[in-house]
Amino acid sequence: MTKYTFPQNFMWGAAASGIQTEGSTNKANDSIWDLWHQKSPERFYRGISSETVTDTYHRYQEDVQNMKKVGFNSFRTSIQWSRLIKDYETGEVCQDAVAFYNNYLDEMIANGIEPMMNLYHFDMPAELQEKFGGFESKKVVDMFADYAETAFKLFGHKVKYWITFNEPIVPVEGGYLYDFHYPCKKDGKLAVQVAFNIILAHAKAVHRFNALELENSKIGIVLNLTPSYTRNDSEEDKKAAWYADLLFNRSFLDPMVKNEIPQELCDVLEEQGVTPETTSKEVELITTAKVEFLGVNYYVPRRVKAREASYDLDYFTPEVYFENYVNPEGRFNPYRDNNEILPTAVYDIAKNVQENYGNIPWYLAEIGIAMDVESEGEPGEDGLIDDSFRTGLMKEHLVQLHRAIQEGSNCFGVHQWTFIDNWSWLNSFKRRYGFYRLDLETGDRIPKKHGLWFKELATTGSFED
Ligand code: BGP
Repeated sequence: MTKYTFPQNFMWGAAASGIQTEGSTNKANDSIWDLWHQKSPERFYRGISSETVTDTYHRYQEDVQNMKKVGFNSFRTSIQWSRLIKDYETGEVCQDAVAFYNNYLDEMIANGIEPMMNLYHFDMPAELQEKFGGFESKKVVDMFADYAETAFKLFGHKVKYWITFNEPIVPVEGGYLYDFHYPCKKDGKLAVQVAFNIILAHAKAVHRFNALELENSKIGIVLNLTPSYTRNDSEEDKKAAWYADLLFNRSFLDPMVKNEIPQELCDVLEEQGVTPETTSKEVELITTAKVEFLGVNYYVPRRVKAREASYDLDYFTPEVYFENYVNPEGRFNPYRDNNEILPTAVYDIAKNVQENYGNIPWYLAEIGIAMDVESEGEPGEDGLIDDSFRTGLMKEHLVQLHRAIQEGSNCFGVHQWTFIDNWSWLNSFKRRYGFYRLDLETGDRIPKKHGLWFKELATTGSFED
């Protein structure tokens, strides 16, 4: 047995988001997820919308107690733009939302849970998407900065960790390349413009945050990162991985963490005829918006090979430069669409941040180990659901993280996705990730065994394996 001990004051907890947990009670406005579900309910697993979620709006007090039971000292969720802001033009806030977020934050703080608040988790207000095209428009970029400033002013004295965006590349991929987020467009040029505008929105929010000089508060960004592993060591495959890394990782990581826009990225976009409209003032805002920490979400590794088949889409996607590749020797999670399991990727990510991004303070902001309800089974006589599969995999990933920390990686915490099984976009409740099962009929939270193990880990800061 080896004992793995993590640094003192390490943050242990979980991540979730407003829209995936709160429920729609008293919401000022709809988001694109309400709108899309009204238009196309058949796109959602079993037709379930974000209205039927964990109902945190009503149950936050009970849930903060549930956080304590599994040892959390911190928790990330998000403010919903469409809940907080009643009138997007004037910036008028919804008082009910202000009261809800204040109560929720107070409850966490009073119970020793450090809240980390994110401002955007894929949830563009429906009205702004329909009127202006969401982040296609620079007007909406400014509206986001206004909303962010409102949130900082309202809750800044309670929140020490602010995050502008969760996985900012995902709305670009989902909404403008691969059709899994509204507005379901397939337009490579527009996708690049939206990506640029999101980076700009982030930068503007960071500048607004810094201007407020909030004591004891930091601002950061959460990115989904995975190295691109190749099929073999050929120059062609290595080049394919270089492109995938440039387009999926460095495209956001470099501007947001290093405050640099890679010249190679500009060259690739120009070669593809998809250069976005920018001004030198905007570039200056991006290259001066300093974040103090990085969150990294990790689920699956990316594997690529050099393109063999011809590229037959009539619009730009990053896959013009590579093909995805399934590792024939990989281990796969049967409960998550056979996604590959590769714990060493956590080490590789940590080393990349350490060596190429100034060893910025970072945390594992989402590590998710999905199972389905059938594989988790029913609670045993002890009332617990047996998800030891999850604990086993979590250990394997944490061993790799521990190795990187021993080598100097500046990691300050781990948040598991997620706290209570929650609604997940088109997948709705298909994949379960929580410390607690959500009974969809009764709303009951049913504890899983993994939570006991996690409590021990969080309390002692160590585990044995
Ligand atoms: C992340 C998102 C989360 C969450 C998770 C699980 O990328 O930040 O919001 O939904 O993925 O996703 P899924 O349920 O589709 O596996």
